[in-house]
Amino acid sequence: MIKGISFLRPAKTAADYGKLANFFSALGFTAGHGWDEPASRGASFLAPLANLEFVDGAMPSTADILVEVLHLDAVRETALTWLRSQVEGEADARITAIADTDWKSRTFTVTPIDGHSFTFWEWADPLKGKPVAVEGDLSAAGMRFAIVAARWNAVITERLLDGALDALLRSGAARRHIEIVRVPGAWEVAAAARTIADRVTPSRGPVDAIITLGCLIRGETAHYEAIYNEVARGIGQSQQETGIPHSFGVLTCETLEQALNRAGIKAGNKGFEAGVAAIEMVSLRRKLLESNSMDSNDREDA
Ligand code: DLZ
Repeated sequence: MIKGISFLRPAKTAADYGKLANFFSALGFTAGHGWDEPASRGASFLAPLANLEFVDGAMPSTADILVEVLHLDAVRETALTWLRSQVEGEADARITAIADTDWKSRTFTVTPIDGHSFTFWEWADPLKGKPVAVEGDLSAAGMRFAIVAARWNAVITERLLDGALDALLRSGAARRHIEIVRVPGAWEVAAAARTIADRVTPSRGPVDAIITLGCLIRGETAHYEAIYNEVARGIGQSQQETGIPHSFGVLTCETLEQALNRAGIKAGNKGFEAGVAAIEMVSLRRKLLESNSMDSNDREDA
């Protein structure tokens, strides 16, 4: 399963390294983990979406890193402000004007330090005629999670747990903001999730989302339907009554082979998917609650 793409860019000097990291922070990129070892160090910046493109014919830009953004004009303003404060001499010569392309987009190219150019772009019609939709983003920086994992069928649920952690950590969550809770079996998942959702103690604040993981195998589980229905109902009820997003990573499978396939072998990793869903729902919830408060401001203004 492909998990991600890393583009490596060597900085010529330590000063260049610091400036590049500072430039991308100024533009609002989410910092990844990076590394700092005796042999080398790396400043990592995460992109919520990435793709690898091979080009046949004319390149669409002079730079070989293209960064798609919303609000291109605001990004250019920020880049220009950074250049004017950080670069000695002709700062303005390091950034082009915004120009239309022949691929229905607008772009500008910036060279924060010599040898490193980046083209920023946005679609001329970002919505492509579609109605506006509110959607969650996939950056988990600053979010707090609990993962409730059943021990029953541990060969599966440990893989689901690995997948969920991978999704959270690679999306910018801090390890200290992820609490892992183990319960005996799927039956106990909902009760533990509800306790966490309700919990506010002086030492532990509320979590932003709970990821539930378990594995029920029909062939090996007496009263499979009864257990499954109750697990699903309990997790759903906890989510609805507390408002805290609960993502559902409880597998229901006919056989162990099917479960293995859904835990990272042939059919993705449902734990990873549950991790990503949790991040998206936290972000979406925040946006929906923000837009509610904007609506009430509108009503007050009227
Ligand atoms: C008892 C049981 C059975 C038969 N099968 C499963 C299963 O496939 N997956 C799972 O997570 N748990 C199973 N359990 C255990 C119950 O979920 C529960 O932990 C015990 O009945 C104790 O309450």
